[in-house]
Amino acid sequence: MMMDYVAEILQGTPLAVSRVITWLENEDERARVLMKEIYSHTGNAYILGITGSPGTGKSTLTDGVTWQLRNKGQTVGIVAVDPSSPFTGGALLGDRIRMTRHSEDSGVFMRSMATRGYLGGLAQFTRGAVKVLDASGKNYVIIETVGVGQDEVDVMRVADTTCVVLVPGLGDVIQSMKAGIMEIADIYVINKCDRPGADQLFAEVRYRVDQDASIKDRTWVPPVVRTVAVEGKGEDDLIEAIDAHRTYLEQSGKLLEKRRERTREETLQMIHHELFRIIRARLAENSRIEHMVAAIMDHSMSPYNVVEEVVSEWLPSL
Ligand SMILES: Nc1nc2c(ncn2[C@@H]2O[C@H](COP(=O)(O)OP(=O)(O)O)[C@@H](O)[C@H]2O)c(=O)[nH]1
Ligand SMILES: [Mg+2]
Repeated sequence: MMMDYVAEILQGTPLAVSRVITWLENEDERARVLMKEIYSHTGNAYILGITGSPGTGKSTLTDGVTWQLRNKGQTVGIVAVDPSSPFTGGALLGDRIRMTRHSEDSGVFMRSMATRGYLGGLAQFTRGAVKVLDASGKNYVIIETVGVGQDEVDVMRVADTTCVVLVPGLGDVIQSMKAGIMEIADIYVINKCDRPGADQLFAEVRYRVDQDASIKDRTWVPPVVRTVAVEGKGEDDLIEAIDAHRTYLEQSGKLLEKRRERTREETLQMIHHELFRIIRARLAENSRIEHMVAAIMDHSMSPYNVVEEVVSEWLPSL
């Protein structure tokens, strides 16, 4: 049964891809079995990240980029994670409507989801979903996510090229550019350039990029691209910027470097996650954790001793 799934994923059968992503979401044991089998078929897709505040036009841009890539004969997988709409599902419904022009296209696979509390964390889940789409033969995988917190910044570390979307009138540009965004932005997109304040925002972002001290050590200066996503304006400039960044990464050897760094982080996080999962389950047995908490609370034991005890019990060689 599992081998059938492996074959179907590698053939890019949408139903199988969809089911396995659901397993990943639910941390179903079958996902792990399958991921081992398909891993050797990953690493071929180019991974694009599109992030920004809610409503900045990420989904509309994703749709436009997908359209452009399809016209170049590229296949596209999309993972859209939007924690901002857990209740209404409004954004997701919008995404589905927007993506209908691709719905008959077997070269596009789209999965959008509001985040619940993923056990393994959003980044871990996204990494898995990206690998499934990669193994399914998609040339590009686009991750769309709301750039609000550390979780999303972590998600973006999965991408080879990250586009940060800003719009005039939100007023939080300086803030967001301080909050880790500048580290992850390879390309800035000023969307909604049909709105007042776009030129000013463009100038401001350009200025910030020029001022960014860390740029001096870098050989890539993030371009600032202007778009009107609803009209498809600037889509070609965006694709050009993405291509340029990809070429830059490939020719400088930085793509490999970036992926090696990512693999290191990912592996460490997976080990961490797995050890934590096992130990948490063991400590739940016989309410052992509750006894520990009680002992720490009445100060008969310190948390430091508890940690040492747990570590030496299960990792006796340390
Ligand atoms: N005026 C204008 N509206 C846009 C533009 N791009 C997207 N929108 C609208 O902004 C809203 C949010 O877009 P969406 O792509 O769902 O944003 P997301 O939440 O970042 O994915 C939708 O109503 C879009 O039609 C644009 O360039 N100009
Ligand atoms: Mg969206």
